[in-house]
Amino acid sequence: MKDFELSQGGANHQKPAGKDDVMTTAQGAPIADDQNWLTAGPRGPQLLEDQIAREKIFHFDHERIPERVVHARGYGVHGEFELTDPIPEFTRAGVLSGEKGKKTPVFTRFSTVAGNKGSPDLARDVRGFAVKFYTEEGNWDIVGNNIPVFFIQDAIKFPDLIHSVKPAPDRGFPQAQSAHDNFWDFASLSPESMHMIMWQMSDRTIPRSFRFMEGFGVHTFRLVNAEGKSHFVKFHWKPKQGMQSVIWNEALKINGMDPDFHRRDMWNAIDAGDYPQWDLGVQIFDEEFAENFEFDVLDATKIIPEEQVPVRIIGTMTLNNNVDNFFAETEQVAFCTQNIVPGIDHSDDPLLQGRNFSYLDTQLKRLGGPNFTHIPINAPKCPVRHFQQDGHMAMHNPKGRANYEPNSWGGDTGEDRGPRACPMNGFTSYEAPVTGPKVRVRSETFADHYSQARQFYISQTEIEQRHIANALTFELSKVERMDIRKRMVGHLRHIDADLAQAVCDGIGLTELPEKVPLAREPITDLPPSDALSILKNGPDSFKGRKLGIYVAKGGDAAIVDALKTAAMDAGAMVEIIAPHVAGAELSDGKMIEASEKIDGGPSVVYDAVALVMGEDAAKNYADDKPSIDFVNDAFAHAKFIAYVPETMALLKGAGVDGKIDDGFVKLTGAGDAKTFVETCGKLRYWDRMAVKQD
Ligand code: HDE
Repeated sequence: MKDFELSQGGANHQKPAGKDDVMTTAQGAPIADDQNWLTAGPRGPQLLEDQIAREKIFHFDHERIPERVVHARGYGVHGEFELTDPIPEFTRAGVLSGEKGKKTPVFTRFSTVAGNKGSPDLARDVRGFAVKFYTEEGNWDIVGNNIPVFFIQDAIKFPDLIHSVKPAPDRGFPQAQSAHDNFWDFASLSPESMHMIMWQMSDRTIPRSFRFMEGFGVHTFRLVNAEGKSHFVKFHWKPKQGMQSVIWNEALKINGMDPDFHRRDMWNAIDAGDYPQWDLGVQIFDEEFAENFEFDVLDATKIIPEEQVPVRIIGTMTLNNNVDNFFAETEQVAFCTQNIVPGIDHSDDPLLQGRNFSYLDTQLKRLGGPNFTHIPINAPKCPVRHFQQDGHMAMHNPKGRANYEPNSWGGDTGEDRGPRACPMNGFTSYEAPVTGPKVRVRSETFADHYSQARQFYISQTEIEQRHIANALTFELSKVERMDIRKRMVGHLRHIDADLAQAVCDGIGLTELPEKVPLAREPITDLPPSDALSILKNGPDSFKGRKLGIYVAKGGDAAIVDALKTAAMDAGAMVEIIAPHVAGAELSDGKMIEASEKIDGGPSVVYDAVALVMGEDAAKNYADDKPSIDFVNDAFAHAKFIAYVPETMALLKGAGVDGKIDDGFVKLTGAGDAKTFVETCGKLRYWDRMAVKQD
C-alpha cells in the first residue's frame, strides 16, 4: 500500500461501493469520499463550500433529543399480550373482552426514575414498567412501576419530589441516588411518602433483572362494560419467572463491573429465545367495596391487599423481540397515561389526573412537535382518521379539501367528507357524578400514612426486614444534617419499634428521637400479606438464571460438561470464567473457551458459581485477588457454590475453607452436577446470612 493511500484516512482501504450500497447525502446525492473534508490544497484551510461535510456535522450536532425528565434510563422490548380469561362483563375494551387467545402487540419499556440516561442500572431506585398495547381500538398505555404505591398523593408535589432526589442544583451530584440530604429532607417532611419509603428501602429497588420483577398500574382505574356499568380496577403484572433481587453490596459492585447489567440481561435473554413472561392480573371492585375499604382507593399511597381483593389473572404478556434501533424505539417511545380506549377510564385519583396533563406535555418537548404519533413506535396499528393537520414533521397528510367538520363535501361515505364521530363505538366517559366546592385541600380520607407502611414491613421475612433496616441505615448515614436523620427515625417509630431502634442504633443516635406528630392514628393490626414479600414469591427452579463456572488448568472436563448440561436442561444460562481470556486446558487436554477473564467476570454477575480446576491451578490462584474475590463475594452474598475437592487451596485462600455449609455442593462426579443445579433453584442459601449480617 502506498503512503499516499494510507494518508486518505481509511476511505480508500475499504471495499468500494457496489451497485446497491452507494453512500449518499441525506438529499440522496452519491458520495465519493466521506472521510476527508474539502480543503484548499492538501495542507490548506477547510472549505465551507463542502456540503457533504457540513451536512454530516450538522446532523451529528442535532442527534440528541432531550432525555426524559424522569425515567431517562430505560430499555424497551417488543412483545405480545394474549388474553386468556376475557372479562366482557366488566369492560367493552376488545383487548380485555375479545376472544380467549386474542393477541395484541405490545411495547414495554423498563426504566429507573432518578438517574440520567447514562446512569448505572443497579441504582437503588423504583423501576418504571410501562406497557403500550397497540389495540384495535387505539393505543392503551399502562404507565406503571415495579412498586404498587407512590411517594406522593397529589401531582402538584411531583416537581418537588423529583428535584429533591435528582442531583443538587449547586453541586450537580449525587447522580442516581437517594442517599443524600435533599431527598431525605423532602421525604421526612412528607409523611405521605412513608409507605413508599418502605418499598423503596426494600430489595424491590435492586432487582436482579427486569425479568424478575412485578409491575403495577398503581392508580385505581375504571373498567366500563357495554351497558355502561363501571367497576374500579387495579392492574398487576406478575412475572412467571418469579421475583428476585440482588443484595445491596452486589448492586454496588455490579454497577462498577457492568453498568448495563439489566439491559444486557434483557437483550441476552431475548436473543437466546428465553422470552420473559408476565401474567396480567386485575383487582376488580365496586363502589360499595371502595366505600367500606379502610383507606381511600383514590389515594396512590395505598394498596388493596390481595387477601381482600384477589388478583384475577386475565392474560399473559410475552416479550419476544429486541428493538432494531434503540433510538427509534426505546428513546422515541412516548407513553401517556391519557392513552386509554373505550371500556377503560380514569378515576379521580389526583396523582393520575395530574399525570394525564404531564405526559402529553412532556412529549411535545422531547419529540419536538405534536406529530409524535407519526413515529412508527408510537403509531397505532389500527386506522387513524381525524382532521388534525400540519405541524413539525407531519408524515401522514390527508388528501382532499375537507379538513373540518361539519362539512358538506362528498356523499355519505368518508372518502371525500372525511371521518365522523361515532356515538355507538366511540369513547364515552363514565358519567361519574361530580359535586362540591372548588377547594385546594387534601382529602381527610388520605390522612393515614403509617398503617400500610407497617403492614408492608411485617409482611417481610426476617432477612428482608433486615435489608430494609440496613438500607435505611446506609441512606441516612449519607445524610449530613442530624435533624433530618432524627426526623426520619421519628417517622419509623410509627411504623415498627424494632425497625426504628435498629436504624437509630445504626446511624449512631444515642436516644430515640421524638415521634413526629400524627395527622391520624394509624391502624396497627392490619394482617401481614405474603404477596408483599419477594422471598415468599421467588421461583423454585434455576430457569432463566445464570451459572458461572470458574475453570482453570486441569479442571475435570466431565464435571464441567455435566454442569453445563444440567444448567441448560434446567433452562439456565452458563458462562465459563478462566484466568486467561483464551480459556483453560481441562483434564482431557482440550482447551475450553472462556466468556470472561476472571477480572471481568466477578461472581456478582452470576446467580450461582462452580469452581472446577486442578490442584496446582487452585494453589496457583489461592492468592490471586480476583479469584479470592470471586469466592469471597459468592460466599458473602449467600450464593450456592459448587467445588471440586481439588479447589480446596483456593477456598482456603479466600478464607472460607472452615465455613463450608449447606450452601456448598462438593462435586465428586458428574452426578453431583444435577443435584447442585436443583439446589440452586432456591437462588440463595439465606441461612448463611442469618448467622452473619451482610
Ligand atoms: Fe411519571 N412521568 N409522573 N410516574 N412515569 C414520566 O413522561 C409524572 C408517576 C412513569 O418508559 C414523564 O414520557 C408526574 C407514577 C414511567 O417512557 C413525565 C407524576 C408512576 C415513566 C412524568 C408522575 C409513573 C414516566 C417523563 C406525578 C407509576 C416512563 C417522560 C403525578 C404509576 C415511561 C415521559 C417511559 C415518565 C410525569 C408519577 C411512571 C414527566 C407529573 C405514580 C414508567 O411526563
